[in-house]
Amino acid sequence: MKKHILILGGDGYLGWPTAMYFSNRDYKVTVVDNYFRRNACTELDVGMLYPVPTLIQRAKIWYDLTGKEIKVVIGDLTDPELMRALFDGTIVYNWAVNPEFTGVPETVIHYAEQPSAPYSLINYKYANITIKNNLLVTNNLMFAVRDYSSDTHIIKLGTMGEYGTPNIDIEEGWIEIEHKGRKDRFLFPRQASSLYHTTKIMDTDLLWFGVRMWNLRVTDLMQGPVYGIETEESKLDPRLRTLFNYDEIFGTILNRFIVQAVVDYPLTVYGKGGQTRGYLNINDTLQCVHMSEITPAQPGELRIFNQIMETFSVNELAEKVCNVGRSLGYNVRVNHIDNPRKEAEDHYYNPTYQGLIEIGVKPHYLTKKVLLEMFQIVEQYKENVRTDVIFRGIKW
Ligand code: USQ
Repeated sequence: MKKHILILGGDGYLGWPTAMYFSNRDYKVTVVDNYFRRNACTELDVGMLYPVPTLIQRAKIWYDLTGKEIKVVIGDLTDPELMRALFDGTIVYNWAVNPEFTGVPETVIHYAEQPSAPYSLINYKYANITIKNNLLVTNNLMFAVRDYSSDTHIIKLGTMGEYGTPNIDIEEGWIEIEHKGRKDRFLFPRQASSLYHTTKIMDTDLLWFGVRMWNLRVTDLMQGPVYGIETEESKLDPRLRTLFNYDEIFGTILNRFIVQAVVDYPLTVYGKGGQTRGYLNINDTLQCVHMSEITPAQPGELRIFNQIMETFSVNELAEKVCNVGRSLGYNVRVNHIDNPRKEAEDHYYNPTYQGLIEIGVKPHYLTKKVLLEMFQIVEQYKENVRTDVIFRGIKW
């Protein structure tokens, strides 16, 4: 029997490549999205590198090319009734080849969150949108699974930023503490440096509650910043490529730096550039969710993995982009600008990240070849780049 995967946030940077990845491996796939990211980009007037067909159009293109169906629901998952309809069989698909209910999913991948730290700190209004969306969607999911399908495995995307940059080694989610001669195991201390990251701590707490109270099965993937464009499936047709942001709000650092290099915009290193994070290729996000899906958490288990493949400082990333860009003839320069964020620029950083490798993930590292491939794709869309959206200085 084919397994059914429900992907919440199926239109996003990670959601759509994940949908194609599982569909390609013969899972039954349903995606849900309210076009939050696209609408926010329009409202805030930030450009994307290239136009992307709507979710429904992409599902149709995928079906025409592969004969595989990805069922699409367009709607807002902060509405508990929409979430519940995905589990009780009353859902009406916005697009499907076969409109019959697929059944409850074996696995839900929860990407349906506002993912940007700067967005969450534009002002109180955007802070509210972030808190409301991220917590309500997680809570609605938790109750729908509890009420209709308590054996469903929830894979939730967390973030390494929940831990912050503590002056001790970062463990994979948990830490044993000895206090006054007694020991217990707790969630590793969290101390986020943006409001977005704080909502991710809160939704970990929500699901940890659900695990303790109702024996839910949850995997929390503490992901670092992701880079990359192309996945195995998008190579079929450029119209299947994922949404790609290079602006200050939704673009992640390496994707931004490559676009900046291509359009001769000095690389925007914030502050001293010693900020160190764990990074991963978009293809490894897909592998990580896949390996987590085939080795699910047990009932009553909150399993946590640190989803990064290697660590770099901002300066190290800038240097890599400079080297590859210059080898291609670009005059890449670095500009240390006043850091708009409140974060440590020179700090200890030593996270553990073995768990995903142990369940079978084979890392793609950030090699010159990977950078060259990214440059080649970005070059094709060079004319679309709007330099006015690269830096606008949203301050913490
Ligand atoms: N940075 C620069 N220059 C830039 C952009 C960023 O120096 O032009 C620095 C930031 O100050 C930060 C680091 O690069 O120290 C990473 O920034 P980012 O914008 O790539 O990533 P971040 O805001 O941390 O958020 C991204 C995703 C988020 C995910 C998170 C993982 O947007 O959804 O949860 O990466 S993590 O950073 O590990 O928390």
